[in-house]
Amino acid sequence: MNLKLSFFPILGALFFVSCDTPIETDLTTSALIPLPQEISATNQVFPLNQNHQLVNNEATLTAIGEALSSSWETLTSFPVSTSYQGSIQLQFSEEEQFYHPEAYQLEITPKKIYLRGSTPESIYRAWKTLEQLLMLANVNNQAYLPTGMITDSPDYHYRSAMLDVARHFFSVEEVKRYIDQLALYKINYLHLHLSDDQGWRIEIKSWPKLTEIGGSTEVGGASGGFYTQEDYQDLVAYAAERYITIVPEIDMPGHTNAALASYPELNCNNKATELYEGMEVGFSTLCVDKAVTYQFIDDVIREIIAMTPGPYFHIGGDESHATPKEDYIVFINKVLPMVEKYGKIPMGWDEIQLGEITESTVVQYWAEAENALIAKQKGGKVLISPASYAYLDMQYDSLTPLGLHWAGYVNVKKGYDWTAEKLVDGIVKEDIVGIEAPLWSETITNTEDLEYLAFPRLPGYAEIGWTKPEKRNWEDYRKRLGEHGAILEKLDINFYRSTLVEWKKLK
Ligand code: TNX
Repeated sequence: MNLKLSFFPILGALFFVSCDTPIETDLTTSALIPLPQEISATNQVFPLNQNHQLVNNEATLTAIGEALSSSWETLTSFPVSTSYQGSIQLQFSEEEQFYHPEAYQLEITPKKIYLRGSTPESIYRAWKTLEQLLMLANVNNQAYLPTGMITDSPDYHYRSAMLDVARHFFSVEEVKRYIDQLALYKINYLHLHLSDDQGWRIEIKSWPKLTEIGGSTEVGGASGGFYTQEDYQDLVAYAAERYITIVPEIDMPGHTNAALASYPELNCNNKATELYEGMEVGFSTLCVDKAVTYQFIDDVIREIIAMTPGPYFHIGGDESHATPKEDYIVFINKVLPMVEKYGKIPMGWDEIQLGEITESTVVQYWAEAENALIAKQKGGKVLISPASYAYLDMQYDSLTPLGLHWAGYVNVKKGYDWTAEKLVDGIVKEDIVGIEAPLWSETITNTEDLEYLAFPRLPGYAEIGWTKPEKRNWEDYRKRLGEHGAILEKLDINFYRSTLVEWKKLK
């Protein structure tokens, strides 16, 4: 990571004119992902091979300013100090174009860079665009940025990734690493699948055996693990600093073997089940008729919601094949209002449309388009995450080692080349909160595996959520993604070198 040039700023730029690398001053050709809504170029350069000063008069932007300065220094090898006058300016603006809380403008002139927006979140998104420009300059050994103006805002408010920490446990450090990667691509929600048949991953103080017993296993027989409440709060705060909202999921009434093995009273026959380390689904269910079941759920929801500042709580609800349909409906109708009682918006997998969906319910379309349509007709909103397009745990093709293929193979093109509002007849933009790319962890045990499945598909989902469909096309995206190969290498992020993309390598 060394851009230090022994030239003065202008000479630094000239240096490249006389060398092999052509000087690229057209900001519109920058390989940004997600692609901004508007870019215009002024075809000059802002020098990176000199010290810069950051101007920030807003207390609420201090943390962003600090993160910017430190990352800038790493990427350019020149320090950024703070000052009242300077070349990098963070500015709040009340202008109408910044009405959307994530709308921002990034202006680069030969002497100054302005990051503008109406909220800290919007300035953070502007910074993430600037950071990608710095990363691209860094991997191209360019000691300057091209000048121009980027005016940007997201197509969808909800751009999410899900991580299954239940089938295999991922440590706080591993999840933080993923959070950093999500932030780079402007993903703003992280859904944590915190419980399943194979493991219960979040400490519940009023039901301690959930983690003592239910947290002790995972797929394949290793020892599992769980987050203490402090760990969870640490993750929530770490994500919030990156303007990412955590959405906790406790899957029920099926996918509950870890809880059923921990507490006999949650079973209809009062007998604890055996812990489970296999990969089958659909065999477990909470006892829908028992009062203790709802006391249990109330306690779990209450404790988790008390630590969750974000607006959503996910109740799962998928593949409850062991729960009779009538019981399932009774169950969902009891649990949705419990989430609302604690002030959160309930979410669930698409099967929950069987219950009483209200305007404030979000139904996550993963399998049955019909379920998404019924949810809409009942007044609910839809989160788009169809397995056959958006599941990060589907294999790329029959030869790639990790992942499953029950929903087909999802190569990099298939993962990118679709549009949320055109996927299901009758589900239009207004019905959709956004898109999510779930990563189930039956076949992955560590960060290297996680990254192999997430990259390079995740940036594509980020772009589907952020960039308007009419601005997106596979050929253009493919080229930009190729440039990110060098960024991913530099960041030491493992990724699948799909042959559909020409990967730029680090020099
Ligand atoms: C289906 S997606 C499931 C999960 C599995 C996943 C594997 C969903 C709501 N249920 O339990 O982990 O497939 O791809």
